[in-house]
Amino acid sequence: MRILVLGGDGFCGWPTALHLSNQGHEVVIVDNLSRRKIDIELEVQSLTPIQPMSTRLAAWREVSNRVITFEHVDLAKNFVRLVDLIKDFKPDSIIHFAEQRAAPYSMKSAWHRRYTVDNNLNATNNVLAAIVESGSNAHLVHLGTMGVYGYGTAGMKIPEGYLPIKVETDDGELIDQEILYPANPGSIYHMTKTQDQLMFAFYNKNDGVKVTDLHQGIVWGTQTSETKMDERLINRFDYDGDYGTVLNRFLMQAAVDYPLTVHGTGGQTRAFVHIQDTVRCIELAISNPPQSGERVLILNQMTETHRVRDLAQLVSELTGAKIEYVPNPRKEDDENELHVSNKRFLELGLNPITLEEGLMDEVTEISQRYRDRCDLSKIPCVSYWNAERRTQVNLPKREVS
Ligand code: NAD
Ligand code: USQ
Repeated sequence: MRILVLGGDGFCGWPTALHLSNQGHEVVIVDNLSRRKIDIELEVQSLTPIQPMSTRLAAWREVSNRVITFEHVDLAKNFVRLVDLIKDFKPDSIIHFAEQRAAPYSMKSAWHRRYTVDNNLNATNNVLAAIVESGSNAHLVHLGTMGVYGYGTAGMKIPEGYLPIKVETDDGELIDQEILYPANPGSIYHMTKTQDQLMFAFYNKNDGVKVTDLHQGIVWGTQTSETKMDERLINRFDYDGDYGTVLNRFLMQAAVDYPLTVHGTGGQTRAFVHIQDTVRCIELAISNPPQSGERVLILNQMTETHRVRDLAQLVSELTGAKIEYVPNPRKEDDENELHVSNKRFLELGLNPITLEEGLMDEVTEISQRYRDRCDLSKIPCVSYWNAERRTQVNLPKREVS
């Protein structure tokens, strides 16, 4: 297959590009390197020493004898370049990772709210419009988020995208319908993903674009079988208060003897998936596209759910790390249950990696090896969801840039 990997320099995109190339697919990465520029803005670096794109690609060629090419394109801005690329390369699949993906970063200031909306919505609309404009029949696989559903469950499992409902007509008859599960975003970032869903539904209905939307949980872990092949291929590991996600942060905090930062009561339950399973799920998604004329296919890409304080407890038992309950900078429920259906990926053959299997590898292999690269001052979460949350921790208002 010919595959465009949009956002292929990022945490999920890079290992996916390598994995698909290793399977024999022809891969082109498209990225504007904005994530690397945000590292400069936040004055923090990946815990792992990620290499420049040209070094990454040369190393991949050397170890695998396979070629991945790179196109430096801003998908939110350079529509014409994107259309030309699709016309020239004629991809069978386009995998869309290319969005600003950190909830805290999207809540930092008015500038960050506006940037996240501009970037994410324009990137998604441009990709869809470019597929139509170029006359391409490519299957679009998008990385969405479990967060589009909110994290509550009203006593039922969250279904894969669509909710069966009964509607009462004027003459009292009950009619069965299926609707998109009601959107309930918890941040500006998550809100952009709920908007993406509507764009997919529209382009699918109007132009017949084939779309799979993967509602992914929090990705943990760092390496995949391909990124382990050479240190120059190493994946990024975000640990800072904006981009670091909870489990990887706890693992790294344990490695540097920093008390595990549990927000609020730690009663928040979230869905998780290992990075190796992410790349496997994407391989399964591109091999099982929806039929022409079929509605948007939505799959929940997660393998287990955990409560934040239970994760902290688990990491503490494994490593001896202390746990600190800190004021929550986010406006979110203190406690929630979460039950999620992930039947489709299991039916397609996914054999999930569980937390118990992979945890210690991460602690020893990555967090310990690169602990000297950690800047402890970047660990606290300093992006607040609203003025009340900011006041709660008694900090001066950050200047709006
Ligand atoms: P990331 O920030 O590491 O990677 C995103 C990549 O897209 C970066 O390399 C960035 O430079 C690029 N990009 C952003 N805007 C672009 C634009 N306008 N034009 C071209 N390139 C652009 O993020 P990630 O963790 O790899 O996440 C990838 C996708 O998966 C995101 O859409 C995210 O919402 C989704 N997701 C991630 C997680 C997670 O835990 N990391 C969980 C669920 C869903
Ligand atoms: N949390 C802590 N301590 C920390 C960091 C986080 O208690 O040090 C808590 C947060 O308050 C939150 C939970 O852990 O309740 C998860 O936070 P997170 O930063 O790990 O994840 P989140 O902001 O939800 O975002 C991540 C990815 C995003 C993806 C999402 C999937 O950055 O791209 O869409 O996970 S999901 O959570 O299923 O919506």
